[in-house]
Amino acid sequence: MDTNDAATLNKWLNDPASAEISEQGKVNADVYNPGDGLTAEDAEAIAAFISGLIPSLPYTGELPGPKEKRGDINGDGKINPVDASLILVKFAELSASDAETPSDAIIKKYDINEDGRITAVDASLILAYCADLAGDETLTLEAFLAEKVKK
Ligand SMILES: [Ca+2]
Ligand SMILES: [Ca+2]
Ligand SMILES: [Ca+2]
Repeated sequence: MDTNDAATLNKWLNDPASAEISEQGKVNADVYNPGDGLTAEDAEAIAAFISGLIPSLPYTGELPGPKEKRGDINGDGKINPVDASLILVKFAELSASDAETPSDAIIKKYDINEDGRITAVDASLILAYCADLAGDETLTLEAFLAEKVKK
């Protein structure tokens, strides 16, 4: 299991047509509550295992929550306009002529539309997500992005 497996599984979960997973692969990837099929928890379990948050796979029980949640810039567990403004701050920082290239971890956290750059577009996506969230509290950022950001 490596990050490629987790990425492939995530891709497949978002859109089964976008990634190939063999029958054996599906069995191998069913690492969280084996036998219940492939869910987002399986991808989370793989990610948690890779980052050392859980000791072994397969895994049952409570998954440790990801500390770094995409879009939740200040890490308070909520995605709201505060996070959007923090993205704008980071965008401004990076726009400075002497700005350092951001690390992958930074990009992963701030780059909401996953185009590899941190821009005002990412901040506006967070704001749009917050607006939709007000109407549907169960909406996840992932589901929102799947609809808004065509890849
Ligand atoms: Ca499973
Ligand atoms: Ca937040
Ligand atoms: Ca972006």
